[in-house]
Amino acid sequence: MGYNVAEKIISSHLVNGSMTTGREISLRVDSTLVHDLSGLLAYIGFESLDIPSIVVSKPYTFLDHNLISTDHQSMDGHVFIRSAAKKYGSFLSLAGNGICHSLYYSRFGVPGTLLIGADSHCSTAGALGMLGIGLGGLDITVIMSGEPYCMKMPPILNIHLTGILPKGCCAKDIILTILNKISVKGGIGKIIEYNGDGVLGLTVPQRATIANMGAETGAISSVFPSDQRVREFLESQDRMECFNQLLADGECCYSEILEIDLGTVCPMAAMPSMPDNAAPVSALSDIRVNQVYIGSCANGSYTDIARAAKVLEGKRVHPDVALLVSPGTRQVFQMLLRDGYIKMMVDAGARILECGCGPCIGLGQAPPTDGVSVRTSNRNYIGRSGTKSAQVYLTGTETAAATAVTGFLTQACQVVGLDVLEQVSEPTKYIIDDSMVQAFTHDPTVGLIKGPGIKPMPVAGRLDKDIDATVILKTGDGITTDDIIPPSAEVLALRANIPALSEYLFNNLDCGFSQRARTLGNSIVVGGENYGQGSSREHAAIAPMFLGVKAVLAKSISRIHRSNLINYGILPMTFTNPCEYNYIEQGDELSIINVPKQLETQSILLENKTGKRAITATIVLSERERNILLAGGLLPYIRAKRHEGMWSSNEPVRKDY
Ligand code: MIC
Ligand code: SF4
Repeated sequence: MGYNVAEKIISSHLVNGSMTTGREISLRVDSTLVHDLSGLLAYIGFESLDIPSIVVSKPYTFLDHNLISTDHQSMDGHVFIRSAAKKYGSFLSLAGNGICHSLYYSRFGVPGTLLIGADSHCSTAGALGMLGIGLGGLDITVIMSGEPYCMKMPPILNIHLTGILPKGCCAKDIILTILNKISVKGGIGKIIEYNGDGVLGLTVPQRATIANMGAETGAISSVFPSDQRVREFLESQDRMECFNQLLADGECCYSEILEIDLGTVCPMAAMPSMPDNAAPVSALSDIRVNQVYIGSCANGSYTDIARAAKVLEGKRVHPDVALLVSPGTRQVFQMLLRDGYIKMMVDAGARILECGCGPCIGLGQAPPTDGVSVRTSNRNYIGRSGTKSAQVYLTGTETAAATAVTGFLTQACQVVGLDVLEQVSEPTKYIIDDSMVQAFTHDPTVGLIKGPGIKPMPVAGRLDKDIDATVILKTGDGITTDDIIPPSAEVLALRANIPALSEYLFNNLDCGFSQRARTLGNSIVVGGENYGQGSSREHAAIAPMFLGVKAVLAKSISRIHRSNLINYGILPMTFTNPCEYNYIEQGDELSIINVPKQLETQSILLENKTGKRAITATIVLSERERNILLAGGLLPYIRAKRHEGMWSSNEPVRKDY
């Protein structure tokens, strides 16, 4: 029996375990990614654990998110990260060079390799025929220090693409169609692998859009084959030496197969406020729009933006609409400038923003109250744009540009002849200029520069034997990390200042949360399905820990958030019987007796003292995860291991696998 692409990559990186679905495996990691939000705690972790240098062979650090500095805090973060990249030895992509995922697949990624990064959209690298997996920052600290990556061997979902994408449609329409079919939970626990004749018609940047938004299905990663298109792309990026072909074997197997005929895809929009809430744009033509944002790691490529420019050429942006355009990378920006596309957009009335995450994560350009914003980014969760009452629709760049012209959600075909879009093709030669990437080798003489915006990382004590806690909040389904830590310039600037940041915890849902948490002391959050979906933001665990949250009890908890909760000593429990969700109310007093003992059985009995009934929760943990929880989190766990002589810096810590 042959291997599929995911299995080929996994088998060539196996350090321990066997590729049987559900079994623990550990994998050698080739490269890591952190940025100016997630890298703060990742590098503070290096200092706290006294790790002298990065060991992983290709570590990349990007200054791409936190580019707005209304006071010293964000730039204190940049200065700190720069000093850490120098001290521990990392490549550093400077502010203005572009968004991490767009740069990674364009300039750094190599087919067949494994990237583990502190960002949920690391899956974008799957466009090159490699695996990219997102985790929280502290997990990346230990992986950068040389530890292998451990997971359970996932099932591989095959999405088989046939046919040809109709004119006027784009890769975003494909992934929105997929999201609509399988939902934001459809990829949970799986790797998605694409194949079929339809794949050959997709360029690497188009595949990147699809692999990027695999994160929105909850998938661990998404992967395409490394084929002729990857060869052409690497050649156009002057990186032909990185190419190696990686195709699925003819007789390989998948756990599930989903067939999509690209010929049936039409322009799509994800309606407020979930990426899977998608419908054909043609059915939404009466939606009046205030703002259009074209860019992000989902749709910031050359062809994405050039096609938008062709829609805008010779026309005017509607006077009621603000059109904001942000090329994904400086390389793309330089080429759009050279080829006249920036002029076309500026002539039409577009406002050009710098290359970075910006509006995608509420860093500037928040829409007006109750405003409607059409965005080419990947998430439209409530409040993510920076305006809680805004209605955000997600589309491809052609639809976004056409919408900017008419002021209503509009398909491109209503504004231009579709042949005009075909005039744009994937470049055969990109402009190569890596002068904004610095390569630092480990230099122990460099001191970390910590301005007042960089505070020490709080650490939980050892896990309590018994827990008595109040249900501080009971939420519905689909709570995102954006609900837990609101994304805005004001809040994101505080990512290395947990005491200040925790003041904003759950602010969009419940502005009394932090005050109540302080009064209560110990508390428990109760959630519905897919609690903590979305980003890899570990602040959604560390800030609750700081305010005394001892456990999360939900119908289900998303993969990265679950691992972040463990890393910060919070019990991630799920209802054994989801109906018991109805037996708990906000304000109830819960009690768990002898937690360490109960953790051994993977089942926890909670007594609801207020509702006067018992509730059973499930907590499935590896031995390592249980020990991390007992220690009070990953930092104290590693410190204790070191104390016992079981871990020296730069030596794999996962001896228990
Ligand atoms: C996001 O898109 O939400 C982010 C900002 O890129 C996050 C990373 C973070 O918050 O540190 C993500 O997707 O993981
Ligand atoms: Fe940046 Fe948005 Fe991509 Fe996150 S999803 S990396 S905020 S562009």
